[in-house]
Amino acid sequence: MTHSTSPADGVYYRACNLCEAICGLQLTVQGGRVTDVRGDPDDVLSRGHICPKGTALPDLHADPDRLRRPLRRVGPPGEQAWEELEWDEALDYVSARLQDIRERHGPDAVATFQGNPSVHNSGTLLSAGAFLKAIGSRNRFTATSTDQLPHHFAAAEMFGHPLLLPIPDIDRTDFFLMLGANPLASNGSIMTAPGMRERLKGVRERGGRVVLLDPRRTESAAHATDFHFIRPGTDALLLLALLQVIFAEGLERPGHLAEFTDGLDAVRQAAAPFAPERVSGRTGVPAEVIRTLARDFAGAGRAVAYGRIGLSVQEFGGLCQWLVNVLNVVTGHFDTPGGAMFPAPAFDLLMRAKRGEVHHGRFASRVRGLPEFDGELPNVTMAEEMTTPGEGQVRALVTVAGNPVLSTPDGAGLDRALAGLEFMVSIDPYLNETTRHAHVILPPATGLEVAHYDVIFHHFAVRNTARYSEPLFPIGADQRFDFQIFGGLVQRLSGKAGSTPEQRLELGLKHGPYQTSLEELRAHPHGIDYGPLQPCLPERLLSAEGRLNLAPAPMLADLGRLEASLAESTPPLVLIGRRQLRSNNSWMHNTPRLMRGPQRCTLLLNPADAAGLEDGQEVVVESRVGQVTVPLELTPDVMPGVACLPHGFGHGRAGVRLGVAQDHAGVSVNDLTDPARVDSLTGNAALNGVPVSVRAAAVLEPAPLQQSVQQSAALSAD
Ligand SMILES: Nc1nc2c(c(=O)[nH]1)N[C@H]1C(S)=C(S)[C@@H](COP(=O)(O)OP(=O)(O)OC[C@H]3O[C@@H](n4cnc5c(=O)[nH]c(N)nc54)[C@H](O)[C@@H]3O)O[C@H]1N2
Ligand SMILES: Nc1nc2c(c(=O)[nH]1)N[C@H]1C(S)=C(S)[C@@H](COP(=O)(O)OP(=O)(O)OC[C@H]3O[C@@H](n4cnc5c(=O)[nH]c(N)nc54)[C@H](O)[C@@H]3O)O[C@H]1N2
Ligand code: SF4
Ligand SMILES: [Mo]
Repeated sequence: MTHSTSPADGVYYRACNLCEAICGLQLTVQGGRVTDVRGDPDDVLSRGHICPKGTALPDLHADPDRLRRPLRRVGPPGEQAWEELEWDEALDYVSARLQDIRERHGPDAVATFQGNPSVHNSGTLLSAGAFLKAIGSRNRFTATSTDQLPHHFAAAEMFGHPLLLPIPDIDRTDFFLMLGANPLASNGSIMTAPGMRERLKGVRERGGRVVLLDPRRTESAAHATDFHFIRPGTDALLLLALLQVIFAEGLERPGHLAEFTDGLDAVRQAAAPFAPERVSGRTGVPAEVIRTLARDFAGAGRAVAYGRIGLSVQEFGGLCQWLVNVLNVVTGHFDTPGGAMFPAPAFDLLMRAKRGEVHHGRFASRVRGLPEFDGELPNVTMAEEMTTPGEGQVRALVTVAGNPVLSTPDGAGLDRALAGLEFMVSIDPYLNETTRHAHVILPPATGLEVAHYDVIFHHFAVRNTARYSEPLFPIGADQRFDFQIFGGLVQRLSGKAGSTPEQRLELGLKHGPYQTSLEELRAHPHGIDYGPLQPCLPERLLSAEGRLNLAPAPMLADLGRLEASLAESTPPLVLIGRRQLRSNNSWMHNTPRLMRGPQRCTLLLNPADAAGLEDGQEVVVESRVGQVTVPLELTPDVMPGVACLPHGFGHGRAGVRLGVAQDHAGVSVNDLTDPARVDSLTGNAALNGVPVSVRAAAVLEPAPLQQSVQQSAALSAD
């Protein structure tokens, strides 16, 4: 590993950009090495919070497996046969290959997949747009459709813009109703709120309640005042039942919202058929619990409902996120302190948005006909677009900061599909399960090497703050930033030179609500505090009429599908995922600090479902799509009828260069998830609620080997 220079000894402050909490870190450098990482106690947002991943950033920086120079594959994907290229040579080669495929098959033949860190690295985020434009393909995929697409869909339909996501005002609420989120492990999502343990404690100390519904009694359940199991995929029914009670008992109080809200009667009618008694069997939540919850929530002075990924990655994700918003609006817990509120970020991506500009369904995926949303297609269609012959077939793929072989449903199927591509290039610092298929890997600088202003997550933060981080380590002469890689490709593909991320930041900050600048932010290494969230409706609404639409037609139409699901039988066992504090989706598994301890890729099962299986034994989990073998952990903390496996593992595939991760290779839950299971309203993958069966793994019989040894012994004796 070579670095041109290292920072001088001293203490430095910067944001961690690994997750949505964007914690301020205090890093001590001695002798060119980071010798201490802790939470910055003076950070205006995170106030000293840090998690183990932040502590592991120096591991990422020093990782000998992290790539620094472009690689070209010279053997099959399973073999580690790669040659290093110079940057210019690599960029020339990649753009020539992409150009050639575009000319022969049209621009849609080149698909793109942007993964999660794309939104956590401001350089990547601010420069990707020009690259996508230069590629000009409709086959644009991102991690959004295995994650928060239903939130965007509901926001677009109800408030007029996909980014108008209401955020729980956790620090001022007295009733936090949480579904399908585990912030004690995830550190919060679509709720940038570093230090959730303290914030939840704050609710309890104010005499408030934290009510959690989840199919697993999670780490967060320990910090709730009330916990209830709920059967996977049934939250829309529960939310409708809450609304049914609220309307039936006249508890609705939209208050000032009523002046600019349409559709109250339509949601009243929509909820009417879903009395608690009708849904309690299906949801597993007793009718009396639902009734009391509805009354308590509606009656609380400051309350907010919040539903996160557990509500998104299911077959009714769009309905769920819509109904969470409806519940907040109908009870007046919206656009008011302690309710769901809209932040006002210093760089406001909505500043220039026009009213009524939402795009949805302008085109559809070629094979399955799933509609686009905001310019992207559902990633459940990726593999079929590659393997189904015909006009418009995907022949090439660009991955950016993504590992879809581990992160999208039927990853094994995608693994096979990638092997058949004419060309693939990955902009990624690791040679992993996905990038091993690339013909060329273009590795960007990352982590402590990049400057950072969190363009996205200040839009989702529970307090209005801003902070800019300088890079800690200068990059070596052999390294490039994401934005330089994009810039090099755009230049070659379209002859255009774009602005730098810094120029775009400067512009955004200047025209934002606080008219700040990089200079001002640089002078405040602990961040600038602009105070708590403020009511901002109806001004901030971006719907064509400037009104809040409580009852969008696509949602009402989708209720029929939910109603029909009530007549279907429930599978005896369904699979859900889980996040772990010392893990970050499919990566950060190559750091010794995070990978210590026992195997974490285990299947959780309630003893009631064990049927003779024993704790610790290897079991085969099988779905329609595939099977994996994994150690079993029996625990009363998962609901009966539910099996639970973390995502992001499965590093044992041939040809990956992740030395440390091999000790925790595990299996990929996405070898079981099914691309046919999709929320047809939004196109989001239904990763949870997958019907599975579990059986003992066959003990490996030594017999055949012995037999053959005996046979060959017998042969030689002849
Ligand atoms: N079954 C199941 N599947 C899931 C989920 C689940 O809960 N259950 N969660 C889903 C969710 S929410 C998400 S967001 C996705 C995440 O899945 P992906 O979007 O595929 O992202 P990661 O698995 O985080 O992989 C990140 C990749 O980015 C690379 N990388 C890291 N930093 C940088 C950088 O600065 N620049 C570039 N260019 N690359 C970088 C890493 O090396 C790695 O290859 O997984 C989804 N898949
Ligand atoms: N340590 C760590 N932090 C992370 C990540 C990570 O991989 N590791 N990933 C980051 C990313 S990309 C994201 S998107 C966020 C996600 O942040 P969170 O949404 O907080 O994610 P999870 O911890 O997966 O919590 C989802 C919860 O939903 C539950 N659940 C599953 N199915 C259902 C259901 O049908 N109904 C209900 N009510 N609950 C259900 C699960 O049991 C789980 O407890 O986390 C981010 N933070
Ligand atoms: S919570 Fe998220 S932002 Fe904070 S230190 Fe951990 S990974 Fe980094
Ligand atoms: Mo995510």
